[in-house]
Amino acid sequence: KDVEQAKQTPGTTPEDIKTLLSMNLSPPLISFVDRMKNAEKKPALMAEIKRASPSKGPIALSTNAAQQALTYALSGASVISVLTEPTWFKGSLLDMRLARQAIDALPNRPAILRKDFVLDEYQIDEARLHGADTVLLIVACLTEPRLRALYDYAVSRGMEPLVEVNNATEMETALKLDPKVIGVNNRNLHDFQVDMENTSRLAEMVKEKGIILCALSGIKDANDVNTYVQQGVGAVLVGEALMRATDTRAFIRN
Ligand code: IGP
Repeated sequence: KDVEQAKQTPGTTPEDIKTLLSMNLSPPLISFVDRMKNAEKKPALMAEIKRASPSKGPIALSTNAAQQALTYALSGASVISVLTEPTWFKGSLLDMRLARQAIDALPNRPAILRKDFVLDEYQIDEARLHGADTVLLIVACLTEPRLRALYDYAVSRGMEPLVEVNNATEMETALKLDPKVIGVNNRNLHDFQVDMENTSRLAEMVKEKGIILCALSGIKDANDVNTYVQQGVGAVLVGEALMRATDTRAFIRN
């Protein structure tokens, strides 16, 4: 993602974002962590709005983000993850705004997660301004000092991030931040291979640390979810399977 190019979009320069934030135009925040802790059913569900992906190509290109968000919320999702990356995932900040608007008035609304490749503090401000309650930080995409800086920046803005790891080394790095939520991606970002046991293998490393462990990617059904619950997984993030489900509510209830 070319941060420099994004910074040149009119109305979205870092200066614009700062001005808008200082005008108190950002919507109120809720705690993503509390929202997952208070989930009625365990594990908490993080339901993703995902139109396309680099590994699968188009998934559900013509999705109405507002409608999809509302369906997720009414089906009991604790978090709605919205891809905002335009090139490979066909996402946008508009999708995220619409998702937030659609669920904003609901009692106990889901938290909104900005799913993107966050490399710069400005993207955290931008996320906040466009209705996110928090952001994803991917350990593999950042040097350790940058990861630390972005983590601290998000926390200073009232947003506890979801820290994503893919292997034991990255997990060690993530643990140094003392984060509240760690997600293990079952999909390798280099070759897109999915290994559902990736989360299972790393679960040991977060045991008894009070961290919410999330399983990310490749989750298809209740069977997958049940396996993870037994391993101490506190939340599951599901994209493609939910986007393809013909009856989302029925799919989630099963
Ligand atoms: C969702 P799936 O297999 O349920 O569609 O996966 C989610 O885990 C995936 O979208 C994801 C992702 C990411 C996307 C995980 N980490 C980082 C973009 C960037």
